[in-house]
Amino acid sequence: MTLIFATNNDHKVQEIRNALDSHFEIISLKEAGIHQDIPEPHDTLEANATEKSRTIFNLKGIDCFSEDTGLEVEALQGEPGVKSARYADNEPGFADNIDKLLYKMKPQTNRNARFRTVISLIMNGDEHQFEGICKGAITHERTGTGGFGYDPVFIAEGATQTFGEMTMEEKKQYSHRAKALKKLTAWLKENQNPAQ
Ligand code: ITT
Repeated sequence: MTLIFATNNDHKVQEIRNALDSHFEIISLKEAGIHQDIPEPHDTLEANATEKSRTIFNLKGIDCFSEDTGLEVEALQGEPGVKSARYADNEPGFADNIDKLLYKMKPQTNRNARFRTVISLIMNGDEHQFEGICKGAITHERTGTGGFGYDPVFIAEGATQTFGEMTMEEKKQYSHRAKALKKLTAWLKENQNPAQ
């Protein structure tokens, strides 16, 4: 089965491909020749995920999915949350986002946080959402150079290394994205047209 993944984030494409079995073929926007800036104007992950998948579905009229992910920190009342990509200012710049997070977390003893992913699938024009959560904690400094985004400052529950120190294979055992994807693929296997 072939699906367009409505994202401009190459790391997400790699992780999703790595987590899927060979039954599914994922085409990124770049590969589909779609150079569309996808808006994320809403204040929930759910609404932004819908916006991304609907934008591509309305443009191309083909089945597709998107995902929106946020890092939700308990001591910061859920920040950066839906603003994770642009926490430090309005331009996405990752070093600054982590610097701001570590600065705000300096006085906090409660380091609890979670990554939350919401996948929005548009199939035959109807939307279905799937959520994946990974609980963990924010470290005091960056460790590791792997992964992307906030990975160097997040340790998943049950892990001893940050996501930044893990291989993609290791991150998959804990990851929010892999959990949401598992629900998506289970749903697709139950509901897809066998001819596809
Ligand atoms: P698309 O909207 O094109 O999919 P994006 O990079 O804008 O890509 P999001 O809005 O979903 O993606 O992501 C919010 C931010 O959270 C983004 O800057 C990521 O770097 C960060 N992020 C998302 N997933 C992450 C993960 O698994 N590990 C670390 N950081 C992550």
